[in-house]
Amino acid sequence: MSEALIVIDMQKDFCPGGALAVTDGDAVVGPINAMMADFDAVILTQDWHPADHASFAGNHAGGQPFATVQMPYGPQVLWPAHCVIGTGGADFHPDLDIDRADLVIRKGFRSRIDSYSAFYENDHQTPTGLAGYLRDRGIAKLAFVGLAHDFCVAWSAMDAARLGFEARVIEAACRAIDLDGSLAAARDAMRQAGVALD
Ligand code: VGL
Ligand code: ZN
Repeated sequence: MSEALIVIDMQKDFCPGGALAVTDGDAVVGPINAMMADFDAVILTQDWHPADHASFAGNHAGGQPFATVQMPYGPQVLWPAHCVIGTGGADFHPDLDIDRADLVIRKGFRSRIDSYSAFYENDHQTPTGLAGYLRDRGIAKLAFVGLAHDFCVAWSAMDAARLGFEARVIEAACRAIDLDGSLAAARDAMRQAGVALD
């Protein structure tokens, strides 16, 4: 059975020095590059937000980074502005072996809604098209790595399991934001959803 490696948001803004840096985020670039050859397909996601994106604290009156607000589609954490379309922070980490990718899927490009998952925006309804791409290629097994473990990796892997893919997260090649216990909560939720934690 074909297996794809899904590399989540290995972008400069999520690495040390970036706008929404994940501690040690750059440490997983080398391990991810090394495992690419073990898969039948490599797919990269790229967080890709317009400057007026509703997930940015600065676009809300009095909005504080890392506070949670209610959006029409549910709760949403407000983030520092990050991965703004066309800026250097939205670029992939310069050492990531992007030439090996078959597909780059961008997400979060609609101003009014965030998209953590590679499959659906945060309303859990608006598809990115990735599921159809994978099914068309006959890929039923997925391994997830990248940033951030407790947000975009977790949401992607849980959606994959719900969509019927065999999903695993290779935890050694992930790093977390870990807001108020969010990593432990995400690991529990992933197990509940049937995601294997390798
Ligand atoms: C992410 C917060 C905001 C992620 C993306 O890649 O996990 N987290 N945008
Ligand atoms: Zn984002």
